[in-house]
Amino acid sequence: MTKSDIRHIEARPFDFPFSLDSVGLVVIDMQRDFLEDGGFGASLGNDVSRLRAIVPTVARLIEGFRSADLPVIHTRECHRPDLSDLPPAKRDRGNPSLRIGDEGPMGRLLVAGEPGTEIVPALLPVVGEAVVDKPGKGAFYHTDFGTILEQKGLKQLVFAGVTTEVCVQTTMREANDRGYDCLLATDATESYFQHFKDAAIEMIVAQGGIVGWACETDTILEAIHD
Ligand code: TIU
Repeated sequence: MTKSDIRHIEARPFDFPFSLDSVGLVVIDMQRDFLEDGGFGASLGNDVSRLRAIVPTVARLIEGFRSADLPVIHTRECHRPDLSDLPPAKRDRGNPSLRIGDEGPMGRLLVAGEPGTEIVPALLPVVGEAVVDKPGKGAFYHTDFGTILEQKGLKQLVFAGVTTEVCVQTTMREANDRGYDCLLATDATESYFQHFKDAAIEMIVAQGGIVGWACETDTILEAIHD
């Protein structure tokens, strides 16, 4: 088999076609602010331990892509220090103990350059991997994510990260609208709410894969190393 041959990953709702010269991994927002106590996720009243539990699986998926010499792209949700890219519609939402831009135990919440916005140590990007800082839930909004995908020649995207129904699903929908085939690694994504994760996966694969495909990490790793 050559790199450009069409291969398949067993997935829902049916096999995911890809080739090794056009598939990449997108890891969404595996940041301290969402996974650790004292961060933005915890400030919203969430149990962040649910998200920490997937770190070893995400690490395995990343390592699998690296060892197959396939692109890995990371995103981070964060804002400029002057908060000029943070609309009131985002900052004023809900009733958090701390808001985006406020000083917390890991620095200012979701502000670029602060310790809390860093990707957790076990999943840190390596040299050559793109890191996209995004002010919205979707990775395409006000970023160069689309340009990066084009320059790398990617057509099929495997998704991991947090949270399933917020930034992961939003980015998958944006990507699908732009012509990318999207596969979610179901055990390498997590939500603060089990029923939202379950529902998001069902929404993605329903109606013949209206947004994309879904399967577990091991199935993806076997296919890219086949
Ligand atoms: N990255 C991401 O999903 N941002 C969120 O704010 N998610 C929540 O579930 N709150």
